[in-house]
Amino acid sequence: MSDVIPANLLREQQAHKQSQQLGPGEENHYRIWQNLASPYSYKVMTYMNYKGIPYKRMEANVKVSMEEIPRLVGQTIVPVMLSPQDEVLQDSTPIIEWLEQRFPEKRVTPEDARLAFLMWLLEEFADEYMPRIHMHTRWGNEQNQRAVSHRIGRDLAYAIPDASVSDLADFMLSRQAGFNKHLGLTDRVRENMDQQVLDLLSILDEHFLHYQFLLGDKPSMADFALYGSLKVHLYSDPNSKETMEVHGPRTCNWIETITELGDTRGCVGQTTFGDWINLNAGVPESLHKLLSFTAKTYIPFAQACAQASKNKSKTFDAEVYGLTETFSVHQYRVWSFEQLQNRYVQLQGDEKQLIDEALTAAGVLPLMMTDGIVHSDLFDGFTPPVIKDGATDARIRYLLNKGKKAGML
Ligand SMILES: N[C@@H](CCC(=O)N[C@@H](CS)C(=O)NCC(=O)O)C(=O)O
Repeated sequence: MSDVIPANLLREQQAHKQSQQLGPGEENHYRIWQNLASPYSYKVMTYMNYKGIPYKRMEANVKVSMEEIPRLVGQTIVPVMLSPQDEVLQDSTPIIEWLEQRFPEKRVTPEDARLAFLMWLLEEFADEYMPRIHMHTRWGNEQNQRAVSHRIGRDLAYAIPDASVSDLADFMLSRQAGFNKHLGLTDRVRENMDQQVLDLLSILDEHFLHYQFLLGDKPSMADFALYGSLKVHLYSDPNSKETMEVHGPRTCNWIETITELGDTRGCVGQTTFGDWINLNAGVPESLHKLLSFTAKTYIPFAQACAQASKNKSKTFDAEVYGLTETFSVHQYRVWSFEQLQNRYVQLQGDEKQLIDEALTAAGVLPLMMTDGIVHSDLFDGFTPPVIKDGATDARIRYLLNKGKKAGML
């Protein structure tokens, strides 16, 4: 073995370094630490592609994940974004809301407060419940375990001369088993989880017969959030890719459309869009079915999580899709459910009436509000997405003060 770094690896290192700097003509570019396997990264990047917001993609290899990112935000997480002014931004939903204020063209939130609420509900479902589905499909079978651990290993090894893809793959695989119990992924629920995938695809495919996107004929924040999970996990992982193609052809088309947004090669990126759904004609049947799906999955899961946090429990039981399982309390989930409930409480008069009827018909209400709102102090005194003093939230600040490492890697 020679100590000389092979030429293409040298080029890779150079390209990695260059991706982190704003060169001439790039002064207005954002920079995003991301990786191939991260749904939240692709949620933000496809949103930026749609809006035409310029950015540079930076590969969060294992060195960056262990050193640079914890230095910026106090934990190992992607995406982390740097603004052209070097502000550090973390957390995909607040990042998009923050960018919406600065780039008001082609808004991704409907003006109709009723439709906007449905969007937030679907967005939360995508961000907070879909991980249970996509961790099941990704790590619940040997084909994906082998292929995806190596895919992630390849990404983590990028531009690092002495990194071994297969060692990193083994490491990824070994830590995965630990996540199952947090998401209630025991052997007895695997069949039920497969059914959830098929049912979700059936609902989406019916919806995409009538509409191009979730809330009509232009993409909303909920599209980008759901896209992240479905594209980066189910559509890219070999085992579930087959399920997607067989059971969700129109959903696959929706994925391809979002992937191509902003792409000028071959003039493929769509540039003209239709309107949002007009709720004055009522909630369309396919959207109602999607809301019902969230009522059987995300809502009982988030509701029980918030109650458990109030009772200072570390775990909770919830009946999800007809099966009771034990899950871990996740403070971020408590906080984001509170945000959703607050948005519901803000609805007034006629707006509230239509939403109440739609949510009750779908089974989201009364459960969503049954036990009131649990306040999470996770972000009290913090200003998401803007990170100050290297800590994303109160939990990370506490761990850092105790000298503990907060990252999972
Ligand atoms: N709420 C965050 C969640 C980000 C997140 O969970 N990212 C995952 C990858 S997609 C991560 O970095 N996990 C830590 C790890 O894998 O070590 C967001 O929306 O940006």
